[in-house]
Amino acid sequence: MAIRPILCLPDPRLRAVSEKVGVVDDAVRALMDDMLETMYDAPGIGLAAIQIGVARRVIVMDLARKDEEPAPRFFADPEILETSQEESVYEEGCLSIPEYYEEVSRPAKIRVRYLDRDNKRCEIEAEGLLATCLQHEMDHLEGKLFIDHLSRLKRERAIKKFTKAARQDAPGAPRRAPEIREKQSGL
Ligand code: GNR
Ligand code: NI
Repeated sequence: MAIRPILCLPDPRLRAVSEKVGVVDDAVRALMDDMLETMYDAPGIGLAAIQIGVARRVIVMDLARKDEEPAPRFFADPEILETSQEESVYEEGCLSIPEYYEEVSRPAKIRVRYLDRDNKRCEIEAEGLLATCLQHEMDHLEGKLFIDHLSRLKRERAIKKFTKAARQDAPGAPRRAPEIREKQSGL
């Protein structure tokens, strides 16, 4: 198992549509195990494969509280079969959008079909945090982020904050003093 780096906004790979795995084989299980270790290390309650740069339809999750036994869950190729009319609001965060939290409204109950870690076809009815988290993770498989559910103003504010931060971190960023670039180009 390995902890892998988590991609952050504005990384364009987060906008990729992930591909089905079809079968959960040993390679997919190895991916799931890396994802789980990465998620526990972060720490987070869910993770989609694209967040570590792998565009496959794989999700890991653990909603157990700190005082409970770990309860890892694995989902491959999940499909929503039914959603409730009723919605519920939850304050969401995302490991790919660090330290940004906003309320998102989503269907309160969903029925989902998926393959588990043993490649068994399963169906669950989810509500509460499980329903919220599954929908958040399934959005990642479509290249969608929770900020896409917010008003344009809020979304653009969030994106701007992270684009600015990425510019300042990047080597050779436009702000660098021009004389340094001149010296380097003269070598
Ligand atoms: O760790 C996470 N917490 C969280 C809280 C509310 C709603 C969704 C989530 S998922 C998030 C981890 C993550 O970014 N998964 O994609
Ligand atoms: Ni997320």
